[in-house]
Amino acid sequence: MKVNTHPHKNMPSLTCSALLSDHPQEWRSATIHPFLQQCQQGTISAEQFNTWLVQDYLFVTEFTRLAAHLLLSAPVVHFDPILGGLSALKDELLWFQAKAKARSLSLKVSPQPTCTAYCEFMRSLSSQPYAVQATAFWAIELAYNQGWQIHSPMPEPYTEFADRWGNPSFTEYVKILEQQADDALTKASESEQGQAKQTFLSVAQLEKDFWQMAFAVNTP
Ligand code: HMH
Repeated sequence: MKVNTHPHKNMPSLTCSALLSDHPQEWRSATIHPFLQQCQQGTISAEQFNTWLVQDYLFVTEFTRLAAHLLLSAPVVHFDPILGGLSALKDELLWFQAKAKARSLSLKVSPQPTCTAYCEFMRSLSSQPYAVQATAFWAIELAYNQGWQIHSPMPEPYTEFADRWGNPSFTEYVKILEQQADDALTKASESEQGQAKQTFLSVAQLEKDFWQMAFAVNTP
């Protein structure tokens, strides 16, 4: 059996699965939320859903820059999945624009404070070591993969939203991101591994806050 040990200190290396099993409550709160439950029940209000949609578009524009920074830091053997991710983001940005148009929503809105906080967090990752960036990138994608999957299937008009992040090929993509993050963590110093853990916990908190932001929007 292969044991994941640190190359220099012969210490067991941090892994993505250890982050999930060490922080189950934080991760539950990131992926299970009344917003998603009410989408599944078809009882979410249009204003709540539209708030999420527009703010998530703003999130994805910054997430695209995070993906570009990840590519800058990654070893060449990790390029292929990241380039695939960037290509998927190209489609996703156009898809968000189409969804907003169909709902007559302007995308030229100010980010809400929670969205701004998440975007600033992602911007701050560009100066972090690759292992930290790779861990964050995996965690962010896993949060949506699991969050939408746990609450699937969803009724119309939410079916395609649940499928976008809950579909099996997205799950496979997230598994590859996990392998790449694990590989980077194996090569990371102990202090970088500590930063990766803090970053994972920040992602969990920001994901929870993001659902809450849309859920708590005032209805007229
Ligand atoms: C808030 N987290 C948030 N939005 C997303 N679109 C994803 C993760 C997945 O890309």
